[in-house]
Amino acid sequence: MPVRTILGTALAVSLCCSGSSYAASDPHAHHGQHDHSGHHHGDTMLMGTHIHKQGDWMLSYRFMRMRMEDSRNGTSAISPDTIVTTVANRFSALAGQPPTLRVVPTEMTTDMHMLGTMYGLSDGITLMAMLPYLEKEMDHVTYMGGTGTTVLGGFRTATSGIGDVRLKGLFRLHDDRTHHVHGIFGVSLPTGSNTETGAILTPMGATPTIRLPYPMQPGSGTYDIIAGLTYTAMTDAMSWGAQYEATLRTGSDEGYTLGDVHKLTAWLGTRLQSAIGVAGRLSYLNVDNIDGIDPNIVAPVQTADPDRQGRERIDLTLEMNVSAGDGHRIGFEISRPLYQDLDGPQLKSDLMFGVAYQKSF
Ligand SMILES: [Cu+2]
Repeated sequence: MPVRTILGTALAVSLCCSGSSYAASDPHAHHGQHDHSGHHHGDTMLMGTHIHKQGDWMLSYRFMRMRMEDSRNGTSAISPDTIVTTVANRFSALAGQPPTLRVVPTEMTTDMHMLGTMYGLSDGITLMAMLPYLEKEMDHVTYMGGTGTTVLGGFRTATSGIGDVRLKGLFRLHDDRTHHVHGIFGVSLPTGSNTETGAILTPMGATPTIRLPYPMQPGSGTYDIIAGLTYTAMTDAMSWGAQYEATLRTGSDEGYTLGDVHKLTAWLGTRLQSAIGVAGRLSYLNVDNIDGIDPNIVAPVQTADPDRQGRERIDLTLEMNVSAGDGHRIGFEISRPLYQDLDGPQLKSDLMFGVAYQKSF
């Protein structure tokens, strides 16, 4: 395949992959009971797809940029002019609130920096901790007054800060020469803020500072249960696997509970050289709407409505990863949604780009 050739050549030129941790003469050297770095690699940088043997450490850094642009209702595009003339404002009964939405988000960028660590507590149990740092920006257009399609102006809101820390245990359930299965169980802690504020432009031309809508908040506010299952397999030529992970919210904070998240991912990978892998992943994401409502989030905008947060999406991701020796590993990935059905109007997801670095000890 030309793409593989191009990627392989580019990587071979740009990266000095001396001393792969894989023994080329023995394709199973990296498999089942770990390579010399103690790291069981699948052909993916997806998190939590491998476990470690007792006493082994791994540190990782991951950067992801997620872009959203233009609104969609269900699976159909909806324009800002249509939103502000036809979509009801759930706060319309309150004093000064217009009958329809009057502020429309046009695009959003989320940058996530994530520090992770894994530790092999025993050969059967690996502990994993992840600390995200989030930077979010959302651009909006505000329409003048309570009706019509005259644009008053635009504004941008931005938040940044740590998100919710995730602590997980990965429990080895099955291992043979080709197949591996482990369970995932953990907790997400409410370390991220869900009370961030910012200045907005109202349809009447005022610029108050208010608590920003749900998608702009770095944290969930709640303790959440993480549960899942991972299957991986590797032969001489190929690797493949699947992972299901759920984030189940418990309790509530500021009057609401974010929707549960279910994610199912399947992947297929191969090696271009002993140290360079490529993989394709398909993932299905399901996020529920918000239960309850934060009484401090009131605005004639779709993002302030707890019933316009649910979504279903299928993403295709292409990934390259390079083992650079001594337990160093680098990955690049790019994702594109193939399908998204939004409880809208909501901004639709666009391209996602990620880089990851791992070091095993
Ligand atoms: Cu690891």
